[in-house]
Amino acid sequence: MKILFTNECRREDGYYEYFGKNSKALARIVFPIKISTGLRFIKQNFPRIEILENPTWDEYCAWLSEGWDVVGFSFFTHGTGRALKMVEKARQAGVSQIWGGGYGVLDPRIQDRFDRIFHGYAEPEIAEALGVDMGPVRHPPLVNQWNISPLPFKVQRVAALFTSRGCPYKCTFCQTPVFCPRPETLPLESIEEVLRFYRDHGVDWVFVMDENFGMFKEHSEKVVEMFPRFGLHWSLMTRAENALKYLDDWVDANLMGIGVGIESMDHRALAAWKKKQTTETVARLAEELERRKRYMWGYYMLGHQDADVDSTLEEIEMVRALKLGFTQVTIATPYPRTALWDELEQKYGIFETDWEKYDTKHLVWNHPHISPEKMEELHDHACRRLNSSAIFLRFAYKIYRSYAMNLASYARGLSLISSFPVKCYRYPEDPGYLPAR
Ligand code: B12
Ligand code: SF4
Repeated sequence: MKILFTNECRREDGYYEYFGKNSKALARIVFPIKISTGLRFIKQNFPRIEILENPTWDEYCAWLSEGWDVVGFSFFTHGTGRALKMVEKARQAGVSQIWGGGYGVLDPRIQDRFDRIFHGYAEPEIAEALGVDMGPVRHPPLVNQWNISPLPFKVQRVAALFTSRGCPYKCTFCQTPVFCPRPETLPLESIEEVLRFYRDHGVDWVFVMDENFGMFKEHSEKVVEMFPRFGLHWSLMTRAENALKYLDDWVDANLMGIGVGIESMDHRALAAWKKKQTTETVARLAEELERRKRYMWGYYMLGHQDADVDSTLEEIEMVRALKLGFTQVTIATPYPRTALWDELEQKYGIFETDWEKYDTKHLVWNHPHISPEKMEELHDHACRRLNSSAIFLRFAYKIYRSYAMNLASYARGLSLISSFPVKCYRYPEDPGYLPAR
């Protein structure tokens, strides 16, 4: 059986460039997303499945013409339109089985376009579909390189690490509790294996992308202990109160910085969204990190239902006062099967039918106080206030300072940072997969 998995074609304007969606400044990180984490996990664990990552439409058509028994699609909600066009093309090409997975297929309105839907983290279900016994999940290498605008060369190799999946909280805007209702850990042996690989392939900094690192106390303690052992520096995403609990242990183990979901600086929104977090906790974490000379970045959503233009402008200034390194700025967006979707649909109506607009940079529902055009203006304003060139330069200094703290010397910090661009050229940009066992 010939099987191809692909994600949605990239748009004509190129690879998705994350920082450019949040900053209008000249000085910023530039990070085009070239690899698909989900597809890499699948390929590492099922080498017989061919994968195609972020193809252009023409590349996809060329691959399709090779003839496949199964084509599987992985996509985000904002890529649904592109993915469905690909599905149609695959049907015309006579592919007998069309499979779907990832966050995009959570939408019940499109599920009948697939012959089989895979739910959540899908390795066990794929093993069952292929009739194979896969053993414990193996973490693939996930290495990227980024540069800093306007510098013309690659600046650093960056690697992602997932140590757990899911989250026990139930924030109303978040699909994670639906996607992965039973949080679980990834095997420690596999985490160790991939960290060793990173160390051997010119990586110095690892970004732990768990939704809520630290929720499995014993497991995360064992992971934390690995970073200094492999000489790796690391950052993570978690809830603010979690970070406050473990901060000193993490700092002692080469911590660089922490990203948290601020979501809103308005307590009405935090309560309505069931975030179970106060703005004071976030501010306290920012202070505690600063005291330890480590950095913080945040995920902020503007446009909650009680907000108006003036309150949003005030809120943006409150986020600015946290003095974060970087802020991801999004517009509150309902996603299928969340409580927020049901609430906004019933109370105000969700008007947008173009999937591309579900990228958190557009207003897709009838806000009672702010028009779609005004919301986009506010988004633009927030990007400028929260991610200016001056703020980026302050962030760059804080990154340097974090390395210096971990190495107990500003000179050693500088020397390490100067080695990063060289490593971008010395090692292959994409080091591929772990060898088969
Ligand atoms: C890391 C991350 C990012 C990174 C990198 C994204 C990337 N493209 O690689 C950055 C910061 C750039 C990013 C940006 C964005 N992100 Co983001 N991001 C995540 C995060 C935290 C992890 C994603 C991940 O790699 N997971 C690990 C892999 C292994 O899991 P996976 O992809 O789901 O794949 C597994 C299964 O889904 C399944 N599977 C997947 N595909 C297929 C296909 C088939 C055929 C089968 C059988 C199975 C299968 O098997 C895989 C292995 O288990 C998630 C939250 C989360 N927990 O997933 C949010 C998340 C995916 N992001 C989200 C959003 C909205 C965005 C943005 C649009 C907006 C923003 N926040 O700025 C952009 C869009 C980026 C883009 N177009 O690629 C939403 C998506 C919601 C949705 N319904 O689409 C999520 C779910 C966050 C949330 N809870 O709201 N993101
Ligand atoms: S927003 Fe964060 S804390 Fe809330 S459910 Fe999602 S992952 Fe968990």
